[in-house]
Amino acid sequence: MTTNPQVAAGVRDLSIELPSWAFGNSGTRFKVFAQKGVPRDPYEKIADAAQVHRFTGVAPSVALHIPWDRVDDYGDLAKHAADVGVRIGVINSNVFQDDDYMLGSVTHPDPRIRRKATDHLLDCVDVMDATGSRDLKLWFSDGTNYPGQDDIAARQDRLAEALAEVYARLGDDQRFLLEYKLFEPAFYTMDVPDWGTAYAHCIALGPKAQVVIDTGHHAPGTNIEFIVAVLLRAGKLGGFDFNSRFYADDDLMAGAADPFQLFRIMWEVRRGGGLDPSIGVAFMLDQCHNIEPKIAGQIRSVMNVQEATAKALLVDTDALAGAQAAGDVLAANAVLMDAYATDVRPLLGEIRTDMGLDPDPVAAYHRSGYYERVCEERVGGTQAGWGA
Ligand code: RM4
Ligand code: MN
Repeated sequence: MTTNPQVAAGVRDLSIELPSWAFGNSGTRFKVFAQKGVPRDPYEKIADAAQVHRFTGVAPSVALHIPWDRVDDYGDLAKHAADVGVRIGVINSNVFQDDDYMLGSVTHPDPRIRRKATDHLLDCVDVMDATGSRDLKLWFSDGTNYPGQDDIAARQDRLAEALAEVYARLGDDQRFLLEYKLFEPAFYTMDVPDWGTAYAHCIALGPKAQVVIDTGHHAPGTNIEFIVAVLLRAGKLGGFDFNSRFYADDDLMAGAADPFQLFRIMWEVRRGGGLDPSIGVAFMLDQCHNIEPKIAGQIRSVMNVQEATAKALLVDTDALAGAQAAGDVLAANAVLMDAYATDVRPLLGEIRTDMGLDPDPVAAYHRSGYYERVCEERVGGTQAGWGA
């Protein structure tokens, strides 16, 4: 296959951000499995993330989760990231792991608890100032379990009030990304259950408030690429938390469960101009590797996103526009399917070789001996995990 320069440039321009929590121990509500060599602090998580970038060349940033990644000196952590060849990306807030938040955080009926939650969000902006991060990601576990438990509309008012306060605190070059989720942990109402609710809050605030799509946070059968198209058109698509799901919020490797869906999403991103870095769409992974090795699992996920993107870039847009204008349903569909059916792995291998990388990042990582080394070095201390 001869490398198509447009595809090569598009693939190289796509940066994929890694979640620090992917490198810590994780599990389900039944069991968290401890794996060998797992980082014990944010410095070691960043070192692991740097390996993913070293072998893929397209994962130059790591998202932090506060307080899981709390350190005394965030400037020093940012320096460490630069020393190992990456940078700190999105700051994720966490108002879902404190007894005070049983009935909600920023939507809680008690103003004292709302204050505490909002203060945490403001503290996260302080962290962003220290790390040089552009984005704050807001995900709220808030909601109710029973009809009548709380006033649905009043909770929206409380949410709007907290969001407005955070918005006002953002610097000129900072944004927040509001994430929605259909259900869980709340089962009757979530306070931000869907893109429409997130969009309504973001529209009320202004351009620094954007919606983030976590691909695992929808009802089965939801047409996520439609949401992509609508949000991009409205200038409100702040980014993605990629992962894949078979059932609910499975947090499996992006592109593993449904690579065709990932292709359809990336096609809509391309079509709407969202691959242009200046548009500001943040492409992030939000995953856990409960049973598979974590660094190799992240490399695999990055490659899956790249494959979907390369296929989206292969779509023959002239042929598609012609077929659509002619009302030729089958020809239009065939244009997309031809791109999807292309094996882009040789092309991606060539692009990596051109970038000075091994064409097979997983094999190169395994050969590097990094995993064996950290398994030997990381003895003692407490492995990172949810809550660490
Ligand atoms: C949530 C949400 C957030 C992520 C946490 C770990 O379900 O997806 O983005 O920060 O999980
Ligand atoms: Mn997420």
